[in-house]
Amino acid sequence: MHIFLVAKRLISLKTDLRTIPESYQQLPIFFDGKNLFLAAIESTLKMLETIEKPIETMSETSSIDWDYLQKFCSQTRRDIVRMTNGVNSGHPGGSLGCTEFFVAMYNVIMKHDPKNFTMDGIGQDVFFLSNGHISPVWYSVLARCGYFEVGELATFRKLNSRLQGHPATEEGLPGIRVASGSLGQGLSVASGAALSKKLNNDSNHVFSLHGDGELQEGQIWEAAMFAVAHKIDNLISTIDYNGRQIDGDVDDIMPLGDLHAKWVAFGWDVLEMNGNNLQEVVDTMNEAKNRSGNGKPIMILMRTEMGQGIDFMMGTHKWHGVAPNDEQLKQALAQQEETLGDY
Ligand SMILES: Cc1ncc(C[n+]2csc(CCOP(=O)(O)OP(=O)(O)O)c2C)c(N)n1
Ligand SMILES: [Mg+2]
Repeated sequence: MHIFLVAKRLISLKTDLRTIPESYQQLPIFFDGKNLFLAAIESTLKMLETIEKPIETMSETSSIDWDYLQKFCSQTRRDIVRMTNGVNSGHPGGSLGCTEFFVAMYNVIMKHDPKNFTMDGIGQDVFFLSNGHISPVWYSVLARCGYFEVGELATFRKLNSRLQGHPATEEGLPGIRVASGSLGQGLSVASGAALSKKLNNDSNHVFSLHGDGELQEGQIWEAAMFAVAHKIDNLISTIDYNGRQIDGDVDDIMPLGDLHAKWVAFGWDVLEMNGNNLQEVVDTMNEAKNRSGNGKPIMILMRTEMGQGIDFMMGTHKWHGVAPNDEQLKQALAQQEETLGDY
């Protein structure tokens, strides 16, 4: 054990451990501990690689492993249909549509540390899911990025599970900072969190995701004014602009009109992207980060297809909150390859 402490001390003195085994070979040996020492250095190096190294996101476009991200998407889509089928409830439609967004956010865009999750998120980027009903995609990505064991996905929506149908904080699931699902609240929460980051001189970002049907809630527009009035320019919000909601198409229920013009009129910096194109999501979110700090909050209108990736779930609102039965699950899984391993 002592030998590990020596190694740790060397690390704290910024000694390059990789050079030690070599230089140690050249020293006269006065005690039998040489091999033990070398072994300790080597295992400390390994330990450091796996435990102490902060989780790095693939922030440089050149270092992005696109193939891995695509595989991640496929696996997450499998998780979504398996989780909802497993309890015959939940929301696969919006979850499937937002898969690329979550995979890009947690693997590339956000600065975060899954192994050291804190509720206040000081020193990290913070994410709020306002349309909490699409929890399956969030849980899958959180688990597969290391916030909790992938096996826990099997408890989705079960009694006493930490994976409630709508995210909640009571159960202490790492990654969740506020309960959501009651639509309309998340932009107020995100604005407050972003403002507090500014007041604390914390230069990181706050991100939030909202549904387009959710925009029919009046509280959204109150928060829209608040964020502009307080120049909350570290806030980057995204709308899942899929044109569908629980009972039908948004245009048939309560049309949003010229949504781009509305956010501009409220004083936001507005971007648009195709949310089912990974490259476009990464590029646009990076562009949003570059534009932040310029006095305005940023809104991204993200076009997605509800049910994306499972042919019979696309082109309709009907899979907003309906789980696939066993036969439908089989068909769905045939369309999304198992890549990272089913839970
Ligand atoms: C305050 C509130 N009112 C109503 C609901 C019921 N509800 C759940 S999802 C939903 C539709 C939301 O549409 P959208 O945000 O576009 O989500 P999508 O169907 O695209 O996933 C509604 C009305 C709710 N969760 N909260
Ligand atoms: Mg919608």
